[in-house]
Amino acid sequence: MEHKGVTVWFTGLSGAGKTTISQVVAQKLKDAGYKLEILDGDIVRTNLTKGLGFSKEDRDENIRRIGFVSNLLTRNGVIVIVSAISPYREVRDEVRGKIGNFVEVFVNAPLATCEERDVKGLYKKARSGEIKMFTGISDPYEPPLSPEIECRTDLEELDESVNKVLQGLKDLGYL
Ligand code: GGZ
Repeated sequence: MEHKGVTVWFTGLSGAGKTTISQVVAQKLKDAGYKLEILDGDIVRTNLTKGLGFSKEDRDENIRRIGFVSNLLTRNGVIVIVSAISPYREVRDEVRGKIGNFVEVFVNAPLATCEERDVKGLYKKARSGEIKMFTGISDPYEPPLSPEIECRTDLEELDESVNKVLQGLKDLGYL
C-alpha cells in the first residue's frame, strides 16, 4: 500500500506508557497494511546509539540519530513510530523541523503515577542515588507546549489512548 510517510514521536517520562501505547498503535497500523517501523529508545540504545549515556549532550545525540533515521524512512513513505523520553524541547523541535511530517504525542502521566508504577524499579534506584541523572527525579523533562496529541495515561484506559492517536493521525490526514 502506498501512503504518506510520517514520524509519530512519543515523548514522556519513563513509565508513562510510551512503549505500551506505541506498540498497540503499530500493530493496528501493520494489520491495516501500512508500512511501518518502530524506533524505541530502549532498543535503539543497544545498537544505533549504543554507548551514549544520559547527559544532555548524549540524550540530544540519541534524539538526533533517531531523528535522522526517521527522516530517511518518512520520506520513503513509511510510518515511523518513535518512543523515547526525549526530554529536551529544543532538540524535539529541531527534529520536527527537519522531518516536516511530524506528529508529537505527549504521553502524559504525573511523575507520582510513573513512580508508583515503577515497572522496572528504576525510580527506586533513582531515589536512592544508584541511578544518576534520572528523568523527573534528578534530570529535567520539558513537556511539549503544543503536541498534536496528548494521552493522559493516569486517566484513560489503554484503548482510549490508542484510539486518540489513531484518530489524531486520521484528522491530520496521515491515515
Ligand atoms: C531516564 C533512563 C535512565 C536515566 C536508564 N534517565 O523506561 P525505560 O527505562 O525502559 O526507558 C528509559 C530509557 C531511556 O532511554 P531514552 O532513549 O528514551 O532516553 S532519552 O530520550 O532521554 O535519550 C529508562 C532507561 O532508559 N533509563 N537510565 N538516567 N531513563
